Amino acid sequence: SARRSYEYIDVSEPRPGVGQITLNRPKALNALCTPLIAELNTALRSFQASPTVAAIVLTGSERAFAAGADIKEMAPLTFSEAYTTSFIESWSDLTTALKKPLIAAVSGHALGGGCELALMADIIYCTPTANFGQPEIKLGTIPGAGGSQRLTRAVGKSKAMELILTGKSFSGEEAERWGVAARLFPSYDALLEGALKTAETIAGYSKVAVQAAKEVVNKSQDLPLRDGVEYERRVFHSLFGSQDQKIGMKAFAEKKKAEWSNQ
Ligand code: CO8
Repeated sequence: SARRSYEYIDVSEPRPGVGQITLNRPKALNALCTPLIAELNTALRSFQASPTVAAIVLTGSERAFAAGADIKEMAPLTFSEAYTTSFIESWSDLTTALKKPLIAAVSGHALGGGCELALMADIIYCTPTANFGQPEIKLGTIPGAGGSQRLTRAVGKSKAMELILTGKSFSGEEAERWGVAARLFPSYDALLEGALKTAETIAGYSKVAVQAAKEVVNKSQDLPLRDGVEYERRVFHSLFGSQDQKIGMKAFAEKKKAEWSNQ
């Protein structure tokens, strides 16, 4: 179950329909060691399979969302070890296996792999103290968990190039201004409350429609516009085959609240 005990994360269901994962490796500022990523994948998979969870919030502490991949773990790694064990590849499970929306609530450091982890989420919320960045260049390496691709799509080439080549970080305010983060909250408590509230709102809609909406928005990142618009239309057409489309539109006409069947 989602409530099994973990060493590096905490897992809860704080609101109806909402699962929460809190990275909890405070002594290393939530550095993302391999066992932490394994636990995160397990927790996300169990939320994906859970009938009671429809949207997920991922957060860290007030001081750190995550200060990156674990540098001490990576330091001795050789090319052949990294290559043959597909180091970091399991991080991608986060995005490919998860069909339920994931909101990253970022306070404090979100550096390197921590920034990349936030960028894997469907929505980022943050505080002014959020400190995003890809400092890998300072360690003699480059982003390895999608940062060069997702940050570039989020902020454009010139800004991404500057950030990745200098290793300079950017603030929560900048993240919000640039559209990396959807919203800025004044404090960690307000951030968490805002993220849980949004997750609860999403969890109140038809699961079929929510999953389809996430799927088509994500397609915009992979497909050329014409193909993406066509893909969207196909999925839109397919939703006329769902009960919830009938339920939602009938409820509107009758001025009632829709009671979703999730069918
Ligand atoms: N890995 C391992 N340990 C870390 C990490 C990390 N990324 N970040 C912090 N820690 C540890 C520190 O070593 C320290 O441990 P100790 O108390 O045993 O010395 C503890 O956390 C607290 O950190 P600080 O004392 O440094 O705290 P400060 O408040 O002084 O500084 C900073 C906070 C600025 C966040 C600082 O810790 C820092 O610069 N951390 C490293 C940030 C970084 O470079 N991140 C990128 C890592 S590389 C990466 O993510 C590559 C991604 C590639 C793809 C994914 C691969 C898995």
